[in-house]
Amino acid sequence: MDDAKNLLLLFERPQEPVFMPKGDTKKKKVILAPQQLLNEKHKSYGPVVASRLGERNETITVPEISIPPLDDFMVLKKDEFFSLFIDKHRILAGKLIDIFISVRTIGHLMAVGVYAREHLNPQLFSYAFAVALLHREDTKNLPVPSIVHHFPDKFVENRVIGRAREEVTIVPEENRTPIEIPKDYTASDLDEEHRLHYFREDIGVNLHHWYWHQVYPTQGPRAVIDKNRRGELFYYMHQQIIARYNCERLANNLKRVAKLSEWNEPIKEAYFPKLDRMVSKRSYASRVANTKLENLRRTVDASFVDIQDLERWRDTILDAINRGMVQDRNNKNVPLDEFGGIDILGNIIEATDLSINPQLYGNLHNQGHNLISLIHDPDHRHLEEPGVMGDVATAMRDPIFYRWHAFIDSILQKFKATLPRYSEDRLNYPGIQVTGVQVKSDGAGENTLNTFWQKSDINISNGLDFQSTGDVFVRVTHLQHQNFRYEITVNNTTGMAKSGTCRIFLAPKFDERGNPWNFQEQRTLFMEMDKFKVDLTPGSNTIMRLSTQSSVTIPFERTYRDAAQRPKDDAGIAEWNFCGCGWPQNMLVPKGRPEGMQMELFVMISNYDDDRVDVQFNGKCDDAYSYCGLKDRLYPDRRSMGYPFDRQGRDGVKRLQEFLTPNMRVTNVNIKFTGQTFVRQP
Ligand code: CUO
Repeated sequence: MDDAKNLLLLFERPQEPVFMPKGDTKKKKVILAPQQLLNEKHKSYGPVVASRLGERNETITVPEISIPPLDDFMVLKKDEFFSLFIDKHRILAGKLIDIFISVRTIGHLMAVGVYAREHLNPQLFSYAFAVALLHREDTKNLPVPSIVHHFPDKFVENRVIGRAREEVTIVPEENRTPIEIPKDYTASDLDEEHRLHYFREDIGVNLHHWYWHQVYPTQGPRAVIDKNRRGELFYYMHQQIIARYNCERLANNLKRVAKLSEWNEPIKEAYFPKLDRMVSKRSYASRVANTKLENLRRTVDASFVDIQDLERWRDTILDAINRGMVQDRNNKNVPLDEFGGIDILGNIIEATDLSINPQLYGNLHNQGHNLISLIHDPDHRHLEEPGVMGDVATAMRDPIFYRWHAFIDSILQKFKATLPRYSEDRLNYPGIQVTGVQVKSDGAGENTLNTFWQKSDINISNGLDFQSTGDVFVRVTHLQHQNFRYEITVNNTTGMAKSGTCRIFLAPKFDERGNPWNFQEQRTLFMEMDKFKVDLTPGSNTIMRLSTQSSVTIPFERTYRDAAQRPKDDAGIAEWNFCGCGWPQNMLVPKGRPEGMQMELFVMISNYDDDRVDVQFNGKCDDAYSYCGLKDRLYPDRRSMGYPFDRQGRDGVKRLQEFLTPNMRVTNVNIKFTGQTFVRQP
């Protein structure tokens, strides 16, 4: 395990020579690599510098190996941007993951890693290396540091990064104070979309999205790509992002997001990210209001795609949905059935290696990201790089992300509309009645949730290459809520012990006009809050559940974890596992309004016999399974993701109340934004 941990040093300070000191500020390590693994520039002076540094620090000796065959990967220059949406890049990443996974021993992997880090594009290296560590048997429990520490440029505005560089160069470590990131710095209130900055630019939200795509890559070895229900999870996790975003929009008196489906019309949303790429030294491009998509003609990244291609793929997919079947690569019809259909479609639309027929169904989702992110320079005449939509670590910052994904979701909802609606007996759990639901938080009124701002510090020193060492913190202001608990009473009249799955969702009670929702609309706004197994004794049962136990979130510390602060014992490290995937706990509750926002909390106990999947929870990084699945195991709920809201309501259901069976209950909850700001105590 100790040798394996040294692999993590390769993520640090991604642009420095590999032999520069790394690791804990107090106890640095120097990697002594054979000269032949270093790049041309470092070969001449590297060994001398390394051995001098080695005298003062602990050393790690890297074995001699024959030069790994990585020449093909050097087509992506060291200072170019890297995007998982661009075919050329994701194919390279897929092959590189394969190479890292097939290396036999840890020692050998260290040597191949050193060579790759010295010769390849830092982002390509870092992404592929992280995915490989996550999936190798001998490294999968390593606590890989969060990307925010080695690429802070993707999360923190350029001015703050500049000030951090100054700080580490000039100010002695003991005198440093956290550098404050202003609460809103990307626009002013003249832009109404700016009201949502706290959601779109939340570091934890963007980290979750980045991790999700790292846990579910689109390209690479089959064993890495082919995860249980991954196409369905692509649909569900992104659907939930849209549901949460819409709820925040309503809280801010904005309409729900409009899907981006008119591709020849000007796009009215502008976005100016104020982020600079550390690697290429170019900015993430901005987009002014009312620009139009254009066909891509970029030789540099081999991106050639027409708006008409997008239209053709969309129509072919819609046609398949209408016919209820898709065509595989041998032109054989494959039915889109009730449970597997959504998985097939998710993979087709996201265009993963699992797509049943990439030739026919194309590459709709990724090319949409590309067309949007390159809207300012579609033929590369200005030598510009993509905007934030071209990078999974930054895409959620841009208002257009939600419009694009609302479009993607609309296609999948078309399919969901063709499925049999849940009849009462597929919803009910005979003999089980939910008789009471309450949420409580200390000092707050009953069924009231309080939200506020919180300031937290993040260490970004490992991402500041070429600077003197020592910690440097940035201070972010983010949404937070008071912890709360659910108290649910359930009556079991069957006379026997029973098991169920408790499913908790939350949605706004009223639409944009202040009217109660139609069920058909409200069901797409339900945000999953929690899902867990319950055992019910005969008679009355009281279920207590804490908000921090949610099956969609990970704890705050994990979102921002810093490898230097990881626990020292093995059990602790296992907990600290490579599991940054999970909705950040601080964003579990929507912001609400100062005067309170009326919400409906829905609780259902479904029959465990119909939910059950034989899978072990091992406590390692299982907390966010609803959005992220369980690592290396089956998705732990047999129902369609989003059940019972994933389909249209049965005949006669116009309102939520009419949808309810006795094992369900709805309670009014009020979310109050207090406007206060607290500093998080470490
Ligand atoms: Cu996550 Cu479009 O899939 O960004």
